Amino acid sequence: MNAYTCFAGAFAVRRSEIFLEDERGTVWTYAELDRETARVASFLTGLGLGRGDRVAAQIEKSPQGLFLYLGALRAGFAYLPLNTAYQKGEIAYFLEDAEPAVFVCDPARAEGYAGLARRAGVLHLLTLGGDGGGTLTDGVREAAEEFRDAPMSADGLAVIIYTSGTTGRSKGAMVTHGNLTSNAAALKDYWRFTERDVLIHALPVFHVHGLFVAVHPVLLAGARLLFQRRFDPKAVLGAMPRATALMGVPTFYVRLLAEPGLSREAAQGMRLFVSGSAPLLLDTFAEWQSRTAHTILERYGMSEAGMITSNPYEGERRGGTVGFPLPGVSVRVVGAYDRPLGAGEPGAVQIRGPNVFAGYWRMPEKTREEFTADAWFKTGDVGQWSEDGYLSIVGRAKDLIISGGYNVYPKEIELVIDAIPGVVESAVVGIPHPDFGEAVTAAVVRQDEAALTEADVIARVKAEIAGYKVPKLVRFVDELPRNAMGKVQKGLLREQLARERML
Ligand code: MLC
Ligand code: AMP
Repeated sequence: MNAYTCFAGAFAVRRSEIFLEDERGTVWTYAELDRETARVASFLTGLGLGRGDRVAAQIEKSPQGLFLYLGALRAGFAYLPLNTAYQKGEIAYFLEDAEPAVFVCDPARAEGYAGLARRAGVLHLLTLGGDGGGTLTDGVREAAEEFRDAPMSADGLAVIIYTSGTTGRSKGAMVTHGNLTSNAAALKDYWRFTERDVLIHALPVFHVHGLFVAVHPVLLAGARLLFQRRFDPKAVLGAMPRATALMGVPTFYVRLLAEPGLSREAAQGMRLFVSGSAPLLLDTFAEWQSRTAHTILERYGMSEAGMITSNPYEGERRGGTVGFPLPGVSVRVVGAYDRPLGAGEPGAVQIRGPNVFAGYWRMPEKTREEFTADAWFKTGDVGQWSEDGYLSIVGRAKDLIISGGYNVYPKEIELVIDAIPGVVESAVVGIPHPDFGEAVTAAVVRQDEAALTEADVIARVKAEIAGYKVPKLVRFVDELPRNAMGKVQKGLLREQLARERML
């Protein structure tokens, strides 16, 4: 079934109730949500788009942006959300790879994108600003208020989410309507969402966390969103007395703990704090408990599979673990030859279930590599079971840095640094960072005569790629540590750089 149809069936009894309230206090009821998404679907269909056509969007967070996503689902188009931090070169890759029929961007960026959108074969370059205005809104305003949802099968393509890869080339994870509905239903039940819930939504809406996890269970429950354009700890604190739930990356909790106003009283009316997308430090978990008397519920997921495991709603929420497999999801931790391991033995985390994606967009080879012969998806994470069945994520097999909940693949940054005149080679690693969890850090070997400074390297990288990928620290070294095979020893480098940082 079309995921939107499924959500709409659930919120049908709540049409006159508020679905979303923005920071200015403007509200949209469920009936208005239904009407706005129908208009989006009618408008896009009127442009001549067909089932499976891609609708790409790099837009500031706004209620209209959310309607665009849900309207695209209704019409059977594949939505392709893009991080607002991406620069031209990054956008050009996604457009060329996904070949969207429609690309919606911020009005201020439209002129700069016109050429690359044309070259990528985009038929309609539309705009939508953070204030809700733009050519998309102009078109939608005139469109029909009724729309018959496109019938979609469970394996019908709903969303393409690009995730970077170890080669530096991003892969588009194909998420289906069945993936969305099964995960939404599991989360609504597991986390006990009801029509009485009010969720503070301060996450970006171009990733799984903010777009799916923090929205779909709310729709299914007929609950309410307090929609905040960006994460501001003071605004979140200010909203708590009117809210019941918050979802965030660990950096949210670290920054909230730095607010003197965070107290038991401030969090009194809340019933649920969820953390995910990156490891939550035990210190943060414990400090949150003592300051608010609430225990953060940590869960584990990824773009390719939505949510995979969660600590329990009732029962012990154990810090340093990501809990149990969600209902319907199978998880195994394996060693050599995909042999399942028992408690206490670290190994590769593999998963199966209705939440697992349909493969990487136009990359059948890559897709095959990421699944075992018996159809388990290889997450690239290293996990370990406790005796009583809690999973802990103890490391990563993939060369990945997670900074403030965003994934950064070192290869992509190394390629940019290596192209800077005066650089011989570089290696990028993540070192512990009090705010972002891990900080992107580069070790650079420069040519003898090169007068290259740390600021030069940072400026060059910043001019090309998204800000969150830019190294927070650059260290010049005479050579990179290598093993006998000539492979850079990233573990050793990480230790060296982290030690140096602490001196
Ligand atoms: C912003 N900056 C970052 C950064 N975010 N640097 C490193 N890591 C980050 N995560 C940099 C900017 O480039 C800028 O640099 C400066 O910080 C200020 O930018 P900002 O936009 O004002 O930052 P801020 O609002 O403070 O953003 C921090 C944040 C944000 C933590 C609120 O990063 C965030 O919302 N993260 C959530 C990510 C997320 O939703 N992940 C879910 C992925 S889904 P300069 O130099 O220009 O000043 C997933 C699956 C799952 O992982 O399991 O959920
Ligand atoms: P993404 O590809 O952006 O969806 O990021 C998914 C990755 O985030 C996972 O493969 C994990 O490495 C990481 N991740 C998500 N949740 C957690 C968590 N609670 N603890 C540790 N790592 C996590």
